[in-house]
Amino acid sequence: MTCKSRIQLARLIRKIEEGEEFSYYTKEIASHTIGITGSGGVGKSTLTSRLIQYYREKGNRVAVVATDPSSPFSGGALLGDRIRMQQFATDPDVFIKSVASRGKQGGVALCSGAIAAALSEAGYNPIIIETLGIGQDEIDISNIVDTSIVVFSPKTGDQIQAMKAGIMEIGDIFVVNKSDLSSADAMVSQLTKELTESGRKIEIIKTVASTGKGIEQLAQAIERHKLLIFSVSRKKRNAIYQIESILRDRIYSYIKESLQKKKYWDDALRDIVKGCDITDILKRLLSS
Ligand SMILES: Nc1nc2c(ncn2[C@@H]2O[C@H](COP(=O)(O)OP(=O)(O)OP(=O)(O)O)[C@@H](O)[C@H]2O)c(=O)[nH]1
Ligand SMILES: [Mg+2]
Repeated sequence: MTCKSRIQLARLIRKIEEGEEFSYYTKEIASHTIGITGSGGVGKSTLTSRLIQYYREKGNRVAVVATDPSSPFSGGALLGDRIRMQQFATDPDVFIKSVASRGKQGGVALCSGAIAAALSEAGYNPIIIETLGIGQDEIDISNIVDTSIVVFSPKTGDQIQAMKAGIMEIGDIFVVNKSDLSSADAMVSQLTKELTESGRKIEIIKTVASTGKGIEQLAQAIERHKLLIFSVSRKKRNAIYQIESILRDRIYSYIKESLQKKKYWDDALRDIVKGCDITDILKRLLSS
């Protein structure tokens, strides 16, 4: 962790949740953010636990923002996911936060992105955001994460049609979890067919989250996607930097040349050597 202790970070996150701290809503998130979405019970939390384990073994500090359904009466979060991930409770380099969706549509809480920004600033990377398992409505997640993973299980086969208009379209990686069950290959075929029909190229990874099978392959697919998006944005940043450098250089040369033509340049140099006030000289140059 950089400058914040766990307690300070927890306090900051509580302020974000309670609407007392807004600056994190617009902060850029430097860490890689991974969204895990899919119908109820497909294995999102089990998969998230496996990914935490994987990244910890690689030496990363990992954070999870898990969305819990909130009671319309209390507005509070259930601690289900946190209990499921309790094995990491004593690891100081894992930070797990459950947030209440507070009735917001889209499977993520309004403050999830801002919380991810605070966790990123505190040095956690990657940050995993698990959505509610509500089925069709989990589209918001793709707006706040870099890599969206849509999890299916063989039993969700008949739901693909219903999901088509929604979460089918937001995935960067598809996971068929519970591939220890016999109908897993049929599920993969069905997804492949859907993807071919819609002309999308998306990797499908088979996992058994309960045993850890396929997690390495999933992590590699995540890495490939990360490199792709980070290199695109880096290319853009580099291009902007280059354009700015060239512009700066050209504008400087143009201004210097025109000042030299009018002898203002030589006058300014002479005055600097004489010990005249630099601010006055600059003002004179800029107004000439
Ligand atoms: N057979 C089998 N069971 C699994 C696998 N992964 C998870 N499960 C079981 O599936 C059940 C649901 O797993 P969770 O990880 O809680 O699923 P979830 O998608 O987070 O559920 P919600 O958050 O309630 O939507 C649990 O009983 C897990 O033990 C798997 O690969 N194979
Ligand atoms: Mg869960």
